[in-house]
Amino acid sequence: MTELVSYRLAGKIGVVTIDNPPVNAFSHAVRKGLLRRILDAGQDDAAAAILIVCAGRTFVAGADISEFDKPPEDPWLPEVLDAVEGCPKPVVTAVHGTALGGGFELVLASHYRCALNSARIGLPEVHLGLLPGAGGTQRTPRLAGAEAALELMTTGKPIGAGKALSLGLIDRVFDDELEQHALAWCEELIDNGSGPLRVSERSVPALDAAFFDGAREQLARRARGQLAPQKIVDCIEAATQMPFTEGAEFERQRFAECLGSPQSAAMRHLFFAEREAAKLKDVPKDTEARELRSVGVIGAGTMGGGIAMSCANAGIPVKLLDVDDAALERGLGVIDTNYAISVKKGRLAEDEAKRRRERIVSTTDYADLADVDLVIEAVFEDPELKKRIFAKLDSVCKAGAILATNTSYQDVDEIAAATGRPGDCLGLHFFSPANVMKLLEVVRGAKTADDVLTTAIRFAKAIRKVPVVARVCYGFIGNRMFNPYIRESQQLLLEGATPEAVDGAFYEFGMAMGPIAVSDLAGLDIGYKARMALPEDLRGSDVPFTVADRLVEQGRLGQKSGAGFYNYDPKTRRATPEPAVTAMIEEASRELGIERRSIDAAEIVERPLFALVNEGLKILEEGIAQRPGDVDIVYLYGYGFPAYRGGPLFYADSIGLDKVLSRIREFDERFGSGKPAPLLEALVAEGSSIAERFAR
Ligand code: 3H9
Repeated sequence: MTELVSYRLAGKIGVVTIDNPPVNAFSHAVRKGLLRRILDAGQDDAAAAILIVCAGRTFVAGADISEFDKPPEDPWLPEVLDAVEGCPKPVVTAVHGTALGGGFELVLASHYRCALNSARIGLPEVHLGLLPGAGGTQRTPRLAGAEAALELMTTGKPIGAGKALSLGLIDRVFDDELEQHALAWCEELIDNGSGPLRVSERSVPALDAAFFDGAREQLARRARGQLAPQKIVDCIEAATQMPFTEGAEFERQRFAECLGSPQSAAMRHLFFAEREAAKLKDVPKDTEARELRSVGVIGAGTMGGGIAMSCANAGIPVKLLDVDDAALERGLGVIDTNYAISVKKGRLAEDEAKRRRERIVSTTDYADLADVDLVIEAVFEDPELKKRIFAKLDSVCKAGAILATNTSYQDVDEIAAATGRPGDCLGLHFFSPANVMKLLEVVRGAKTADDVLTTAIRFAKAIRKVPVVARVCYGFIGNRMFNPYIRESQQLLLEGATPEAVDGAFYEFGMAMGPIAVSDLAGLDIGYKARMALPEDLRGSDVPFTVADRLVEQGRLGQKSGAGFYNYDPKTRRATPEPAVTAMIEEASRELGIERRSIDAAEIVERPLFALVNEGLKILEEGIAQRPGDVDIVYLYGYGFPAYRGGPLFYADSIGLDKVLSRIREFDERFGSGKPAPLLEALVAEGSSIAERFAR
């Protein structure tokens, strides 16, 4: 068996190699191994300098996140890195792949730092509700200054080796042959008699308190509700005020606070849930994906255009089909405008935008789709039209081509049955705007072949989406859960809450947008049509939507018509309340005989949110979603659920299922909000959490 951390001599250089696939994470065994190797190498008379490298595809990607839920085991990472920095001989680190979190902190603790040009470095702990806890908050500002350190840690975005070089975080960058170049550099250091250069011994330029206060204010908006970004500012400020050892102790305490916080537990859950969601429980791991080199998209509307851009952005050529040239011209015009905006905002170089745009060609002829590997149909929600298109695709597409429908609701099996190859068919449900939103629901039909699913997941990753697999039901995971959520939020208006109170309570909870504002954004007419198309058992009473339906009758369709529940500024899209809507709501309550009352923010949030959780549990029980984490990922990436609450099902577990159940029962008795899911009752009866029941 290969050793996790090995040691060998290359001439006068002691080479320490970390080999812990897949990403060389700092597990307990790696920390122990590295500490022993570095102490031994420091004592090895034959070694005049030490080089630390990693085997496999990447440098260390950070602490082993899976160990954060276990009791801590010595040696703790800061201790190991202090030993690296304290080594009496020059220590060089050489980075390939990514050096992230604790991995980059190892680089900072070494005395000399080099990297491959293609390497990336970063401190992404903030995405886990954490801060760099092994000296990162203290050493980074000593090399790159407090401002750059703050940017790196509060965005969590990795940067390229070139940028790291210009910031002083890396000393040398090589195009190839990393280890050879690094060894040659070690020789150079030995020949020059260069000793250890310790970052902790450097000073940090002082900064005005106003700089840090400004950062705190800005982050209170940008990272609303989150603890870790604020504590990162505290730590960097400490670095400018305290000696290294004190600053490191300050950092250690803040790290421990973050690690023990519910926010970090929620975000760590999402880290693993996202990776888990891409795995199919009952499809053999070695299932080979089909070749996917080109895509056809049917429908050049908003959805089709966004899907075409997602493919083109990832280097996949696209044939975009619509019924006539006028429709294509309109669609391509929107695509051109989108690319032009990205260039204008400096997000995309002009030549790259041109290359991407050139990957999209248009056609009105189905015969042109004969040779593509995947077709995604993105026409409007008319099941008969979709079936006709699938029958047509069946007659023109080559054998083995995958046929996908981007439906939000329809029965994927019925659409697949319009072809003679249902095994090649599935749903790929994108979220709008499709070129921006990360979520992709992969809808698995009853007959979808294993290799088609495997290919769809690989495709999703290739176009940088997060795939979540759902089985067929009306609305799949996301939209099916959304129905009761919206219904309860509308009902609250009739009972006494204002649109501002409902949206305000959800904004405070951390949602990107409240449910009333979302209804306006989606279009009240769209909501109306979708509701009318619902099967009898899912549609339920129209009463909660009394006001929404009256707004549609008055042409107040939401943001797109400049007014819905709110009025919208045509330029800024800023929402302001409309007194006539308030009067309309009050009148509707009177007509329906509902006595208006004052409703507090806690109930405002609980009613729609627990309806969401309840439907999520039904979905789990029916096997529509594979696991609770999949539901959480859908709500994180598709509906703006706050990451620091971990998604609706994680949140339900965190507040206690018994509380959720008793409130759902109470809401049903008082307001007819709906019966609890049988699974919820069963879990409470057996005293188990959702996570425990669905543990891997
Ligand atoms: C930290 O460092 C704290 C310190 O400051 C202080 C400590 C005191 N741990 O993403 P992939 C697994 S906090 C455990 O699919 P890619 C992952 O679950 C850490 N496992 O590959 C997956 O497992 P599986 C700061 C990890 O090529 C497999 O590796 N660091 C870790 O698309 C492949 O992962 C981070 O936040 C880990 N640290 O992307 C970096 N990382 O195959 C987190 C990955 O069973 N990691 N795994 O599903 C990443 O951003 C990406 O994984 C990376 C590779 C870019 C490295």
